[in-house]
Amino acid sequence: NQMEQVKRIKNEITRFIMVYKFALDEIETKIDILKEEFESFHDYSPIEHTKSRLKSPESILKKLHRKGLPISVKNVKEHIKDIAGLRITCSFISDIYKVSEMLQKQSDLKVLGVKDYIEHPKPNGYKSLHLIVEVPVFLSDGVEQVCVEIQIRTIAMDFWASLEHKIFYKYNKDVPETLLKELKSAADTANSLDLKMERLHHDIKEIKDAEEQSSQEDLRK
Ligand code: 0O2
Repeated sequence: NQMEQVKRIKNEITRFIMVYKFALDEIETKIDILKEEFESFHDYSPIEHTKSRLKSPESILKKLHRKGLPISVKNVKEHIKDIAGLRITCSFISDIYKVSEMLQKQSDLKVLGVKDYIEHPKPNGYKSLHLIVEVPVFLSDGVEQVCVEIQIRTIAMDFWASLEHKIFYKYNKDVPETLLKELKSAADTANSLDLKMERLHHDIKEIKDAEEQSSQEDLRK
């Protein structure tokens, strides 16, 4: 009957969304483990913080429309790869690649795609490293491979992207030309800051390593 049908559809939707949440939980745990390990056994952690989000049904439908695809569960599963999204903010540019490599090496993750917007920034100045991975989620009746988009960026890249995102939506995606130029220039400033911080980080490490070496030599005397 109709009541049972509604209940069945409701369960299907809940289950559909839940597996993406579980996939995010799995990846977040992986990042937490790396972060805790680094904090306990190394000088510093390359991971500043993480933020996860599930794409809203409205946003999923908008994206299908933007891609010119008819609405169906099959199309959502095949073409919307960022229903589950995790953003990892790193301290330095080199950390982004370190974290990406650590994740790509994990044998239960299948990397479906990598988009390097750091090496190849978007024309507006957007920078970030995007990984599309598939993670197994074990449920009571079997295992499901679930897609997650991981965005890895520095604090400066994240600062720029969140402001750009707000402006983009404030102007209903029709941002005035002058503002676009200013945003591009702000992206360049953010990039110079990242490069400066990376150099400082490198110099500090060299000084520290030299100090450690000389104190070890003193001990041996
Ligand atoms: P939201 O609101 O963050 O969810 P594709 O599926 O490969 O055809 P897609 O998914 O647009 O195309 O791929 P891409 O370029 O990897 O972008 C995915 C996400 O990256 C976006 O999701 C944004 O989160 C972020 N992003 C990409 N370009 C920009 C940009 O120019 N500025 C900012 N601020 N973020 C960007 P959504 O669904 O567009 O948005």
